Amino acid sequence: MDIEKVNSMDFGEFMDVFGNVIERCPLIAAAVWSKRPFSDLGDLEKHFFAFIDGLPLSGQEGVLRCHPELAGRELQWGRLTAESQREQSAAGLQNLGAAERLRLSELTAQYRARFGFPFVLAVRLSDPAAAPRELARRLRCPPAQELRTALGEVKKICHLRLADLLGEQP
Ligand code: 2AL
Repeated sequence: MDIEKVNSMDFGEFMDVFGNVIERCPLIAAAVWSKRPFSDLGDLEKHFFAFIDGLPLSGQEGVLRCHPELAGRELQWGRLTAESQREQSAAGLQNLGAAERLRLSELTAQYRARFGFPFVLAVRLSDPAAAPRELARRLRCPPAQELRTALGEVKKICHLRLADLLGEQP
């Protein structure tokens, strides 16, 4: 799909295609549609990122809370969005051994208790062994820094999803 095609989409089409590039936050795509025409993929993604950056703290935390747990029960039950299911499965998180899954679920629970939102990591850019390591490291970060890191991961996920949709190399 090229950028001319994106620019020609009516609101409904745009939502069908881009509604989940920020996980379970279709409102962001709805707002971005108003910014067309877009010059290229970078321009399109800039508008998604600007919307997130412009949110108040409560909205940014809300975006993070819309993300599913990594390797959680929703993954095992196949109840994630199609995009998340693909990403988490491709990262090997569906095939963790019992001990690894337990370790990850203990860490994600600690993380959620400390920061009040789920741990978010662009899993396509890491390997299954990296997730618990990264979790343990980020658990020790100050909350304001961690919020910025987590939103950076949301943007990486968005970038990869947009690149997939536009058929571009990420
Ligand atoms: C996810 C997800 O569903 N895909 C991804 O890359 N990261 N979730 C998460 N909590 O980090």
